[in-house]
Amino acid sequence: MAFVEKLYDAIVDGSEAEALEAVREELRAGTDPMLLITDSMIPAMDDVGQLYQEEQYFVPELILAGRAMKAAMEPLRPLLAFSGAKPAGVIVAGAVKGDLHDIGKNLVITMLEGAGFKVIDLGTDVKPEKFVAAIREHNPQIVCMTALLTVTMMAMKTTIMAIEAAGLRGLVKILVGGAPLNVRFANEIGADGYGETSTDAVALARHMVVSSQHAN
Ligand code: B12
Repeated sequence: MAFVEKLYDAIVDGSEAEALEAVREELRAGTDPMLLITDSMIPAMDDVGQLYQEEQYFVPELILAGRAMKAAMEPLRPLLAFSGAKPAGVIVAGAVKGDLHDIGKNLVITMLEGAGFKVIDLGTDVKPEKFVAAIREHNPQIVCMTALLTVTMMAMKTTIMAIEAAGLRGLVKILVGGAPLNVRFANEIGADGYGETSTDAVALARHMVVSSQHAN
C-alpha cells in the first residue's frame, strides 16, 4: 500500500493543480505510477462517490473531483504505455449511449495500452451504430463497454443487438464493466466477459485474444 495523502486529498477536494503537483512529486521520488492510481486515486474517487451518496457532495463537487482525477492521470499515461512494435490486439472502447462517465473507461484504456493493446477510444455517450461503424473500420478483436448508471446499463444490450444485427457479433469478443454491473448481468445481455476492475480488463482481454486466435 502506497497511500499518498496529498494526492488523495487533492482529488477529494477537486483541486486539479494540487493533484498534478502531488503526482509530479511522487514520480520524482520514484513511486510506481500504478500504485498511485490503485492506492490513492481510485480510493479518492470511491470516497467522493460515498460523499455524494451521503449528500455531503453534489454534482459540482463530482465534476471537480473528476477533473482532478483526469489531470492526475495525464503524467501517468505515457509511463504506463507500452512501446512494443506489434500490438497485443486491437480494442474498440466506449461509454455507452447516455453515459458521460469516463474516468473508469480512461483508466481501463490506460491499463490496456500499458499491456500492449491498441485501443480506439470512442469517448462517451457512444450510440450502438457508432460501435458498429468502429468495428467495421478498425477490425478489433474486442469491444469494451462501460456503464456507470443503472439507466444506461441496458444500452449495452442494445449495442450487442446492433452488433449482432450488423452480422459482426462472431468477429468480436465483448467485454463489459462499470460499477453497477455484475457477472449475471453480463451473461444476461450476451457479453463474453465482465471485469470488476481495470486490472481484470487486462487479464480478460489477454485471454480473449488468445482464445480468438485458437478459434481461427
Ligand atoms: C465522477 C462522477 C461523475 C462525473 C463524471 C466525470 C467523468 N468525466 O467521468 C459527473 C459529474 C459528470 C457525473 C454525472 C452524473 N452522475 Co456520477 N458519479 C461520479 C462518481 C463520483 C465517480 C465515478 C468514477 O469515476 N469512479 C472511479 C472510476 C475509476 O471507477 P469506475 O468508473 O467504476 O471504473 C472502475 C470499474 O468499474 C472498472 N470498469 C469501468 N469500466 C470498465 C469497462 C470494462 C470493460 C471493464 C472490464 C472494467 C471497467 O474499472 C475501473 C477501475 O477499476 C460516481 C460514484 C462512484 N463511486 O462510482 C457517481 C455515480 C456513478 N454518478 C451517479 C449519478 C446519479 C450521476 C448523474 C445522473 C448525476 C445528476 N443528477 O446529474 C450524472 C449522469 C451523467 C451521465 N449522463 O452520465 C450515480 C449513479 C447511480 C446509479 N447506479 O445509476 C453514482 C454511483 C453516484 C451515487 N452514489 O449516486 N458523475
